[in-house]
Amino acid sequence: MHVVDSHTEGEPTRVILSGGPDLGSGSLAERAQRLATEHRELYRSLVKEPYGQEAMVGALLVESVNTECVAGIIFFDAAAVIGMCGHGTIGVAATLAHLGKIGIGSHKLETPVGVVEITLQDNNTVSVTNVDSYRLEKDRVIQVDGIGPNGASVDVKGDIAWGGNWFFMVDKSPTAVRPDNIMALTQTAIAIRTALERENITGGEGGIIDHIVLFGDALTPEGHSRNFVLCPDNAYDRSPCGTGCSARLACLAAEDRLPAGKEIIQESIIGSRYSISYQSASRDDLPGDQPVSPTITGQAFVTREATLIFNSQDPLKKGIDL
Ligand code: PYC
Repeated sequence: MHVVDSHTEGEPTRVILSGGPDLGSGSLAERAQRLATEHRELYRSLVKEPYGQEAMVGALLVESVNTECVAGIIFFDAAAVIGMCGHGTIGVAATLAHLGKIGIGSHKLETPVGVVEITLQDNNTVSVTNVDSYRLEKDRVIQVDGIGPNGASVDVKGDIAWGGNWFFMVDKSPTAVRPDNIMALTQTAIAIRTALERENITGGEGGIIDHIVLFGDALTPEGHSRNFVLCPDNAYDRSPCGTGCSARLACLAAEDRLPAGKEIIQESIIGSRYSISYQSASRDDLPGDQPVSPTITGQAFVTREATLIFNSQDPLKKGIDL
C-alpha cells in the first residue's frame, strides 16, 4: 500500500494512493459507507499505531463521480469514517502538488458530503472552500456528568452546527482552553459527547455529533479565539479543524458576530492557525440558520512517502486500541 504522509498545522494526514480496498462503484457516500461497514478493521489499522500514529486521519483517494473533480476522497480516523476533513483536504492538496498531480490554482475534490474547492497558493499553502455550513440549533443545554468540582454535573450550553461533520460548539468552555490543560479538555469533551449520546441529541437526519469544540480566548493578539477539538477517536485536533472552523463561521454569522468576507485567525490548542472567512450561501433547502460558504486557509507539509507492509504473521497488524 503506497501512502504519503503530511501534517497540516500539526495534524497528520495519510493519503492512500494505491493498494487500498476496492469499494466498487456508486456515489462517494455509498463507497464511504462500504468502507465503514465492510473494511472497518483495515481502515482503522492504517492510522492506528504501530502503522499510523495518534491523531492521524486517513484519506483514501478514489475516482470521483463528478467529472469536474481531480479526485474523490474518503476520510477516516481510528474510530470512524467521517464526512469531510478540512486539515485532511489541505494535506491531500499538498500531497497532490508534491506528486506533480496538481499545479498552482483552483481544483475540485469530491467528498461523501459534497464537492469542495481547493486553491493551491504555493506548494504548501492551500485554501479550502468547504461545503455549505450552517447552525442547526442555538444554545442547547445539556447536563454533563463528572466535570464539576468533586465530580459534580455541570450544565453546558452549546450550538449544534454542520461543517461537513456534526459539531457541538461550546463558546464558553467549562475547562480552560490552554495548551497545558489538554488532558482535562479531553475528559470534558468526552463527557459532553457522552451526554449528547445519552440524551439522543443528534445533528440533522439523526447524524451523530462526533466532534466537540471548546472555545477560549486567543493566546495571541491576532487570534479571534483558540479552540480545542475532540475527534471521534478521542484524539484532539492539533490544527484548528477545518470542518470545525466551518461550523464556527456558521455560528458567528448566525449571531451577527462576523460580517461576510472578513478574515479572522482561528488558533488551535497547540497555537497553529487557520485564516478563515465566509460568504453567504444562498440556499433555501437547508434547515437552521442562513448557511455560509466557508473558506479555510492553512499550510501542509509532506513528511513521508512509504509503502506499508502488513505481514500476516504480525500479531499487531490490526493496530493497537489505545
Ligand atoms: O480539519 O476538519 C478537520 C478535521 C476533522 C477531524 C480532524 N480534522
